[in-house]
Amino acid sequence: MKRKNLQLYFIMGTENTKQREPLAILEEALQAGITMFQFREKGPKALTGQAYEKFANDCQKLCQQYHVPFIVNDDVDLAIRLKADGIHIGQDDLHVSIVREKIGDMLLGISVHSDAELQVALQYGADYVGIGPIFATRSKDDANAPSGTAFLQQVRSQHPELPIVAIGGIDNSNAHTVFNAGADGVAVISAICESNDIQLTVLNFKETFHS
Ligand code: TZP
Ligand code: ICP
Ligand code: MG
Repeated sequence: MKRKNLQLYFIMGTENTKQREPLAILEEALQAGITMFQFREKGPKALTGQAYEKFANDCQKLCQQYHVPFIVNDDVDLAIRLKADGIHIGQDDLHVSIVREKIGDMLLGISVHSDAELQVALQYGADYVGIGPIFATRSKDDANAPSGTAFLQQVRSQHPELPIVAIGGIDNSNAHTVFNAGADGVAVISAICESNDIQLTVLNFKETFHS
């Protein structure tokens, strides 16, 4: 994958879109220029069964229309059923070695919080890593405490070419901080889901990361 693909990585599920229709938000974000999308349907009121499959499928179709990679969070079997572009897993999901075996050469993203986790991710050929939460987040109930940018900076200095996306509480006002710390891009939920002007929000992010 190209590091540039990570520039503006939008993550969404129905739990994140109380105000508006999720597919309308996704389409606006795609039109505005997000570079990657992650389907993350989780939480107590998450869709299940046929509604879950249909929503995933609708999101994927939209992403295909805009030639934006469609990544599935956690659910490896869904990713395989849909022939998604990739899968993102955390440390509580299936082990990376098993996931890699199941998905073949599909994109594999992994959340890492320590050097030990990073080494395992690299050993099994992670295509990119997610580092965070950098700042406090309201979008993940079981999130770790905010880490700041120290670990991100350390990983970047040790791995100059590794695709890295920063996540957690990132908005237009602080995106420059993670850019300066070496991230290739930002992964965001609320900054886009709760924006009153998605086009402007996306534009501001892209300006920060423009190279
Ligand atoms: N993983 C770490 S923080 C986070 C996830 C999924 C949520 C990010 O959401 P927001 O609203 O951009 O802080
Ligand atoms: N990073 C990314 C990119 N996605 C996630 N769901 C996560 C961390 C927890
Ligand atoms: Mg997970």
